[in-house]
Amino acid sequence: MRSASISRKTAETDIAVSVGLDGTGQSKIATGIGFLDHMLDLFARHGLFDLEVKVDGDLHIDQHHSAEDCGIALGQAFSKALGDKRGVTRYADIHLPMDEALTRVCIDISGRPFLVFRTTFKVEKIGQFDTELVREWFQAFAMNAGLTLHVETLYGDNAHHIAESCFKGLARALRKAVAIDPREEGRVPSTKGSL
Ligand SMILES: [Mn+2]
Repeated sequence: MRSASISRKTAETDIAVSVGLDGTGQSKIATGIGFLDHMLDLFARHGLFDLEVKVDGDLHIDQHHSAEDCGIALGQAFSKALGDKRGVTRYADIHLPMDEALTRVCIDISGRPFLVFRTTFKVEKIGQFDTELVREWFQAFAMNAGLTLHVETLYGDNAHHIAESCFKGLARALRKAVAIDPREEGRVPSTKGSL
């Protein structure tokens, strides 16, 4: 099993995460933000990643540091677990429907981090959760995982559905992108020889 753990402590957050890429989708998530726990739980389940996430953050200020730093630590863990990326499928995409919402997610495990995020929310909050933090989490995750990541919600109304289509879409596309392609026979899938 390709796996990694990351501990990251700053004046704002104290985070421990572990990820198993070739897992079964079991998770133990406690970010201190209920909605983010929900998103990471379904991210693990649909990615078939084994995931442990513990965030102790400065929620008395707001949710920003906890959400962003969670994305940073998880991205670092994915990058570490991928190692030199030998044998991975590398590219994957999906259209992920969630009731009336439809989001397209395209991934290149490129080592050249880039995020295109064309998803907007009509409301500022989902419960206690600030919807603008969805983008912050994706930005932090893509930069630190080394992904070229394009997320576009083609349509949708309900903010909970839209957010869920983004996280489920990331999970399903990433599951395909990190999968070992037997035809690669352990090679790095790049003409450059490294990613
Ligand atoms: Mn839900």
